Amino acid sequence: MKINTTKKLVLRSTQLAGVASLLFSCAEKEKKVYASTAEIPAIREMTAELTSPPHVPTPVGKRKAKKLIVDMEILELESEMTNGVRYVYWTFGGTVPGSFIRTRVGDEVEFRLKNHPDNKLPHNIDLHAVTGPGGGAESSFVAPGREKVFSFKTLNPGLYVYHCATAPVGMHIANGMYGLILVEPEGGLPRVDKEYYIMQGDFYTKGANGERGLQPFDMQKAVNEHADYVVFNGSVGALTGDNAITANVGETVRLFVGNGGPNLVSSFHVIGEIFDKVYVEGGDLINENIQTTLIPAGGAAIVEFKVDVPGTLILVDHSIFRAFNKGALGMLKVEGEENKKIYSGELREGIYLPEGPGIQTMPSTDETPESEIPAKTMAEKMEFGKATFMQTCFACHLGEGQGIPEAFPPLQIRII
Ligand SMILES: [Cu+2]
Repeated sequence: MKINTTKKLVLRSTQLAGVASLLFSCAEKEKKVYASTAEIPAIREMTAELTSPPHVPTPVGKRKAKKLIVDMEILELESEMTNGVRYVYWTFGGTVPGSFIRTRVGDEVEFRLKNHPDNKLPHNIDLHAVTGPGGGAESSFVAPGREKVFSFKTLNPGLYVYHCATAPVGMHIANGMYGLILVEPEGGLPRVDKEYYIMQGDFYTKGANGERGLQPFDMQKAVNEHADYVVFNGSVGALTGDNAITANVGETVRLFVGNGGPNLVSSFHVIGEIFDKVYVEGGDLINENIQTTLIPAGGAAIVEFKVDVPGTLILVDHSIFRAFNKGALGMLKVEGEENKKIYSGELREGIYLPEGPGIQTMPSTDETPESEIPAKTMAEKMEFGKATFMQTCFACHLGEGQGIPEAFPPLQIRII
């Protein structure tokens, strides 16, 4: 699901006034002038910076524990699942997953949950970082046009899922009502060069995968756990092409990876990388040199790796049909100098025929699947073709159809 907004850290007007008077009084009494706001003694209350995926807020660093105001708005909105397929998402902050919340251990979080008056349903929030009944759900049940406020103290550091817990709970989660809240340890997580926010979710539509138009939620498919879409960040292609995340050779990348479910466990893997570190299940335990890490529904993991060579790394759920047929595929584009000692690229190609060429056959059928709707116009042909290309063909022919030398020649454009 595409990014709608990025909310920046906002100091409340009273805080700004306080900061200004502090600056003034300090300047008057001690002639001290602060070069930046970072030098100003800690203020006791601040409004949390919330960000849309794949972005995350500024690290907490060495700041002291504070009262942290979280303003979260629930929005029900229609958006694109994939080309030509629309879906009504229920969201925390206008995106799937919801806005990323970054706190530190010991913060007193005042959570203000607002249900937009145009919404049709009541909602609430269960944060797994909360110690208390329902993770906040019991205190936050809020009707459209209302606001509920509750507070909690972050006792345990870690990366936690939050989600709506209004009945039917599975339906609210399936429609996109989940996100991540990070509770950093005292002193913050170690510094890295790039941080990103990724969350997997499974979706259930009345129509089959790719069937166009506005698709309602299918309760029976959800109960049966027969997902039509399994995606990162709310839609097919939310992290591919122009939406890919980026890094430069030599940088260390940290991914905050969550799984909203509602049903499926993720076998999270990055093709072409090895995780140097995994904070297993988002907790304190660090495992090293990992190829694939399991992320349970309603769970999370932090993975870190240094990118050593340029290229496009492919993020997948390694339950691999989900990646290539249902959407659970993203890209991390790495730019920089080649390092032939770490990865040579192709050195040579020769002929190998131990027992003659093998012939692969594909199953075939004369019947047209019910879900396949023929394109009626040239515009539809182009649109359908693009969807097919991005789902299947680009793995070999690459994004621009440039192909792979000696294997897949560049595609030629032919209008028919
Ligand atoms: Cu809800």
